[in-house]
Amino acid sequence: MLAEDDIKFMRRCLELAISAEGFTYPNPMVGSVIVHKGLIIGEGYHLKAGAPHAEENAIISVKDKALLRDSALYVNLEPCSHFGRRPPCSDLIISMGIRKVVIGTIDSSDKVSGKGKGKLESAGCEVVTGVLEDECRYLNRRFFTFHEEKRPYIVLKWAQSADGFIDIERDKNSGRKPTWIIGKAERVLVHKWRASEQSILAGAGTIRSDNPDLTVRDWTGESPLRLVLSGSGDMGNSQPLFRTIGTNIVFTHNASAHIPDSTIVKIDKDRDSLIQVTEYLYNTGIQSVIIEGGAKVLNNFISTGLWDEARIFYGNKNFMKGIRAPGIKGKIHSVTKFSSSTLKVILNERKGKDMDPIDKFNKYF
Ligand code: AOF
Ligand code: ZN
Repeated sequence: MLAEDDIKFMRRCLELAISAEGFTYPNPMVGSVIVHKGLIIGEGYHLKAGAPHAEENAIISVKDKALLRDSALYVNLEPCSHFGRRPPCSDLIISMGIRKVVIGTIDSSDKVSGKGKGKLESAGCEVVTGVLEDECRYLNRRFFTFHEEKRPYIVLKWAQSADGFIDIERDKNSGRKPTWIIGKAERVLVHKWRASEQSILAGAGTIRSDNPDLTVRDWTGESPLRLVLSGSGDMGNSQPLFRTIGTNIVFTHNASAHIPDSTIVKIDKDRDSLIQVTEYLYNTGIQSVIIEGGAKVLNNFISTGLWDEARIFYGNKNFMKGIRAPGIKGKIHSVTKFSSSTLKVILNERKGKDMDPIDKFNKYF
């Protein structure tokens, strides 16, 4: 079969996989297609942790199982080899008599890391790896960053005025609400972003001044786990954040802080706070976080180098004075113009090769 066909079928795996974006944590997004004589006879993807893996769903969807012996299975991530919440997909593939497996990228998590491929090869399967590898790694960048760098994938997000302010200067008459820079279309997009990440973080200053919900309301999907950074642990008492459903985690120096519906995590003063936060998130299995302000928190993440993507909205209006927006350097990945603002997505160049293919990936999605 032509490599061009391999690319076409792998692209279909990616399309299937991304349909479950935001729902699969802590599992990766995986799609699979089964091809018989150049035609797709089965498809499946992983819907959520605990549910069948993509390969299993694809196999189940094939009506005439006798065709499997003469078919190739495509999957964007190496089939698993271990007993987790599901039995190993490599065993299932072998038992169904599938003799060719095309893999997008190897699963670098400890449990698998080449063992699935090894099992298939030992059973006599022809295994092809590295088809659209960069795109497949990009799709699961949160999963790979978590397993390889032992920290969550970090997305920074803010909006700034045309003259570089993230907020106006507040006084006691300002009211406790955000100063809107972006329009409705951008807000919908931000909610889609929130639904894709496992957690969302803001500083206590932002909670006090903007009174945000930090939930997904203008998009469908699950709201991320809410995280707050607060030195003092003093949140006041009227924030909707602490009245709405769902738990929060408050990182604070004040271990005796009492905040409703919140888990208090003590941060030691003598170690870098952000390192302690990311260590906690890693240890509790949180694979991604979107940081939504304020300026101090964003600046701290930037200066520590702890970020992967920055998504910045540049508004059309000037504030003349206020709170300065953070400065950031990286590779500009995309520029999108909205009626009220321009969105720039910037990538941390430190990520190097992994992040370069984002351009290629975006051609498909
Ligand atoms: C998935 N979906 O389609 C594939 C995965 O606890 P388990 O049994 O669901 O195993 C989860 C691991 O299986 C996951 O971390 C990944 O390494 C591997 N492959 N996982 O959730 C899939 N193919
Ligand atoms: Zn599996």
